[in-house]
Amino acid sequence: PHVIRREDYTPPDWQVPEIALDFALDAAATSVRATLNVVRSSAHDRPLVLDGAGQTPLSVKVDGVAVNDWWLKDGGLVIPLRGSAHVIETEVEIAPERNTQLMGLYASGGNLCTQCEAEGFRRITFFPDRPDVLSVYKVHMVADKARYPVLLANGDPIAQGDLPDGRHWADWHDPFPKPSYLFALVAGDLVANRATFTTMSGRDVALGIWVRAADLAKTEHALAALQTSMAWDERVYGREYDLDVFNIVAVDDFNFGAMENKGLNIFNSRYILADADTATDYDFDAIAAVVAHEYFHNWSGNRITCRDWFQLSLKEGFTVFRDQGFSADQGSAAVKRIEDVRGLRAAQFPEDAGPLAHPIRPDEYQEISNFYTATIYNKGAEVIRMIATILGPQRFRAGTDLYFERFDGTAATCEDFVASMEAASGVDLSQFRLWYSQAGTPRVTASVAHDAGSGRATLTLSQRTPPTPGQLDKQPMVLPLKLKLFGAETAQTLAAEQLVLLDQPSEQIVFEGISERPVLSINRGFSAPVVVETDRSAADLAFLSAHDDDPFARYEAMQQLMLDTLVESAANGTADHRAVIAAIAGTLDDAALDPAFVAEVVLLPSDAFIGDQMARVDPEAIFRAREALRRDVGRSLDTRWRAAYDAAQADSFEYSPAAKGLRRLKTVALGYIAASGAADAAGLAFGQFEAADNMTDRQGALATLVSGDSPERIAALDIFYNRYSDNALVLDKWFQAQALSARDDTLEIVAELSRHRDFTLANPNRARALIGAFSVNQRAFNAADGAGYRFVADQLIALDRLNPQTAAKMIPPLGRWRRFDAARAALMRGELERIVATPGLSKDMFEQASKSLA
Ligand code: HT7
Ligand code: ZN
Repeated sequence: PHVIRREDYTPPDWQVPEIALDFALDAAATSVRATLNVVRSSAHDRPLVLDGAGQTPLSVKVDGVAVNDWWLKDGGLVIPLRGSAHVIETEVEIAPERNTQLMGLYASGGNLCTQCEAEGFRRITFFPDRPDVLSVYKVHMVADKARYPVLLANGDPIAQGDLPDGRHWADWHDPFPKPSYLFALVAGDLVANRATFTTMSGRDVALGIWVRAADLAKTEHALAALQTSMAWDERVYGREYDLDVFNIVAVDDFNFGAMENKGLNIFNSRYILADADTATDYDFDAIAAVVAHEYFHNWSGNRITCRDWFQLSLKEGFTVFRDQGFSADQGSAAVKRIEDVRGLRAAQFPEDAGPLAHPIRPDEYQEISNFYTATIYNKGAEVIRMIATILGPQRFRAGTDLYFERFDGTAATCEDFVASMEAASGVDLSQFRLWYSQAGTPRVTASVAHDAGSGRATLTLSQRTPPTPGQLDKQPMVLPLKLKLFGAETAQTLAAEQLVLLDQPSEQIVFEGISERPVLSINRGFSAPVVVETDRSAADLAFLSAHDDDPFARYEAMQQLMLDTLVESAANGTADHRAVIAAIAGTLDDAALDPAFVAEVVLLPSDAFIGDQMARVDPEAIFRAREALRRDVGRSLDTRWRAAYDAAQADSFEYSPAAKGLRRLKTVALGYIAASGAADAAGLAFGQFEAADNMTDRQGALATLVSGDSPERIAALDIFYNRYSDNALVLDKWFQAQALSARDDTLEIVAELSRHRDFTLANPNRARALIGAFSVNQRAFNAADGAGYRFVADQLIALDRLNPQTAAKMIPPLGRWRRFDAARAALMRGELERIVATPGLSKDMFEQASKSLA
């Protein structure tokens, strides 16, 4: 395989300050004529090399003259040139309707759209398709007017008109030099929800969210989120939008969540369309977060882009950090932090502990699409958060101001970002830079020894980062740990919160005047993305779960208490549930707490997260342990769950933090009532399902029913299907709910669903809803006979032929074989070997599957 290495970076031989693109758009055959002004970057004699994939040029001209002195190499076009500047013209023909990879120009729902990040532009035309070649783009589009009445591209619209043959044309111009991965166009039958945003300097920006006419009413939330994001970025980061228009287009077939193309974001429709009947609170929140994320990229990604793809976290980690801050400001910051950490632990920690572990700035890749990972995005955001924590808010803002000022209009590196932070703050981040180069999740151990006689408490901290592929020896990192000591008897603060920067393998911190036994609260706010191991007793964890004044630490104490109980139970077949039950009771009884927070705290850790704590994952034992604890918590606290359930009833749907919190708690309570085995549980769930005036309540009830055996399960599934059979996004929920079911026959149901008339691998959302969801259903996927592995491997091999990127993203569950017993490990390896041996396998899949075997 061809490996691309960070250390091999060299600047481009040729720059392309300007490009004009001329499209004759048609789903079956689109002609693309490109005119590139190319300039030799330095005194070298190397030819011009333009990347390309899957095309042959119909013509090549140099300075207006057709030439034959060119050749194709690795899909790209090589043209020897004599001078220091030339005009190159190429013409190709591409077939959007045959593009199932959804990279480059493709058809979705009868419309045409593009996806160019990371390397899709080379599937549209020949070009130096690398992020450090920045060009000003002019785009001319011609298309059939009846079929494609709307023609959009980056930047500002310049002119448009009709042609005599029923076609029409439009010209767009983007004055900001940009890399090819930010190019976009859309041709379609779309309508816009429009608004105006007045920027902080008083300029009016025309906003438009473009969708099918039938979906227009579902765009209000996204449009409001866009306006809120624009104002937030001005207020919090001083960043103003720069063009006169900002358009977003929603498409149904999309490999990812959304794309930040300059002035023309293209979104997976699941991150735009919402109303109470079809979208859950989770969907509403995700829409606001993704709209904000893509908008924020205008500065962190577009105005300052990445020098090369190894720097991907420069834009993605920082932008996730920015969107997390935005979302935290829209509702409960505590709940947002808990959700983000839960997501990090579910996706990134296993990645960092497995065969695909890589630093947030990787050193090599085969296929860059495989590196749009939780590590680059979410751990990347944690790294920025740690810088913000170490610097404090003022110095961090000075650092971002300096970074934006220094690197505006350039393709920058992670090092440029860190150096800006250092220069603005005066803080030395030399050792901190290890976070960019070392993979793996550091493990911290912490224990406090108290000497009552002298009133001295000694905290011993140590750190160790486990080996990861290619990195066996790790150096100590800088770990910003917020900590505090509470009195075990009085619950008083014995030592105020302080930020400790642990930068040694181990360290001791002495606290004087500690008059009673201290209880340690550590990694408050999850100040460092590490695993903390402490010797705190169940009693101390229960104490913190009731008294800690840091909401995250309070949640964490409860999680740890639950985890300790569940791991013991999974290992021994039984455990004492009383401490967990008492702690949950205490949380439910605390009237001062926000219901949204309560709902997070009382949830048991997932099967997968319990497995992550064990030397060997035993999926059946974990499932039994978790079910037993759920049943006990449900039964013991039945009155409280029913009281919480009743108290959370609302007269009508409202989308507000308070109403969302109540809905969340309501469904969590319903889950515990069902887990208790109460005879009326299915009836209660079905009642909620039928009476619901919103999708959150309806889906919550469905999720409860699908894991059971009641007649209401079938009824609810049928009603849901019939009601939403023409709504693809809601139908995804129907598939997903069944794939996540705790029933014994989930695999049979999922296999049957894979033959359902509404199932297709061609739509990434649908493939992820069934196959992706099933492969994270720990118990069903890891069935001892390997049938789950075989089913997923079959599906991924089929999906790879259509859409390698989407298929490769679903390999990691099979790569977790080292975490399981020998029999399961052999079965998983067998499937990975079968995948690797598949003729015609994509390089996306080859990289993921072969690395997973190593
Ligand atoms: N920057 C965008 C990444 C993206 C992408 C990557 C690979 C293949 C398809 C893709 N679509 C979008 C999304 C973002 O982080 O904002
Ligand atoms: Zn992004």
